[in-house]
Amino acid sequence: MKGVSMTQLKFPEGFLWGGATAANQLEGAWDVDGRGPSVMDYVTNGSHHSPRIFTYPERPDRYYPNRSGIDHYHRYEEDIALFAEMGFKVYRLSISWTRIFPNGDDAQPNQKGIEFYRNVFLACKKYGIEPLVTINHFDMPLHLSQKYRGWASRDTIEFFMNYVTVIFNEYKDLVKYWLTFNEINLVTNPFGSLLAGIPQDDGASFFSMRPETEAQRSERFTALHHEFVASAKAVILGKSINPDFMIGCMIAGMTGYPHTCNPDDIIAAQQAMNFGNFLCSDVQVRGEYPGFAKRYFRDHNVTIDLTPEDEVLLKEGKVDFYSFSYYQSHCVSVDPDILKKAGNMSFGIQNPYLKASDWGWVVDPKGLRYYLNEVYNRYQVPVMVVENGLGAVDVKNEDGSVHDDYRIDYMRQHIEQMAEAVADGVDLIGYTPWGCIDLVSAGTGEMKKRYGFIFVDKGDLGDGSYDRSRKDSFFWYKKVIASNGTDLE
Ligand code: P53
Repeated sequence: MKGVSMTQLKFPEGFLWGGATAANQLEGAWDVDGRGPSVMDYVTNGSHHSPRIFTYPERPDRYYPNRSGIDHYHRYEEDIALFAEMGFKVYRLSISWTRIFPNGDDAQPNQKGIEFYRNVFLACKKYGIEPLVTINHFDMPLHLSQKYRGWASRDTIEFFMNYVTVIFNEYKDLVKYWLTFNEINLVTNPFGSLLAGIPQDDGASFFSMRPETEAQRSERFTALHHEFVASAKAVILGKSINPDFMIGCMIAGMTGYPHTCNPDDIIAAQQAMNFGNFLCSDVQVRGEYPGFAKRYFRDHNVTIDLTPEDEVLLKEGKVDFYSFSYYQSHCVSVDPDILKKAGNMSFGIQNPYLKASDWGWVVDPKGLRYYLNEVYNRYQVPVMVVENGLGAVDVKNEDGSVHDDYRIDYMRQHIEQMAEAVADGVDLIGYTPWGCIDLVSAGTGEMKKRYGFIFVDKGDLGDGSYDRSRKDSFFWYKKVIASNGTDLE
């Protein structure tokens, strides 16, 4: 079926166009003005084919790219001015926990850290940009990980609430939109353990599949449970501080299609969608664990310390909206031969109808429309796409220009599919493409996997001037925003 013609496709008035970043990937200045170390500061660089590793202590011969980021800490004014030049209505950023509480369990917050984000929000305000703040984006104080095992400990909920209390009170008049945990559903997967602050051996690979014992699996789901409780408590507290706060969940949106129409593939794909995507948002949007999660816990001997008080908190701390990242889709199969061929890939089986990026991420704009409909049909709350984009190698010309037509094509197709979803009735309220300014890749630690409208002159090992320049996509996105998504040429 042919889609609705472009002229009929519209975004709602006041649609929040913008871009997204995360403190750990752009700020740098990891030990400046009283900031404490976080787990990510001890993760090395890697590449598409060699994993990043967590090392403690640090190794003198290795490079830790998050420590310098793109030095946004010292250049935020210039960066936000560039966002404003594109016409951003919203800017998604995260607060670094260890700038506010350097160890996580300190008695007093660090005033310099509080001041930094106030300045960032004031800069946004100057340009009429609405901040959208991720409270925790891949950001665990190293000390909490080492002393308490991160989210595996219930104590971490209290430390987190100290942090949340400070930032909600300090910024209640400057920030309205909040997200609790970035891509919380990554913790349903073994590669999410380090993100939940569960200590790993020196040299453990970051973001790859790892074998797990039954006890480790229970610990991981306990950590996830503590994050749910913390998220609910943050929502309850936020509403009491400012009833106008809009607080959302944030899910890594992974569209999984059945590889064939074999009913076993259909069920497997449904289970993958349920478990991978909906388990967490069912808890955060609906306020309770879904039946399939309870069944999984039973069948796999997973014990989490779910108390009657927790159940009440989960019910009372439901989020106002659903946000997610969307990059790719994959296929799900039960066929042993196909599974064997796919090997140990964390993203499932490739779709023969689609092509992958240079990093093997399968580009599928229609999967975004599909996912938006699935989510809205399930929850009927406002939805925001808070990450999307193409990680690609860019070539900067001598005059600073970058001809990134491949990125423009990618974004145009995804925006078209969002417009289709709006026409389908989805209450889509905003779009903040990932890495609106080039930053350190989470998965590989590289700089050359770039997403930005703004090029940053930094190489994989930290070399370069860190100068900013406008790519072709910068001027294109500016037009998109000015036309509220109707001019995509
Ligand atoms: P990079 C895995 C699966 C889905 C989203 O990723 C993911 C990851 C981690 O790679 O991360 C999100 O930089 C995340 C961002 C990250 C972005 O996607 O590996 O929220 O921090 O940078 C893109 O290309």
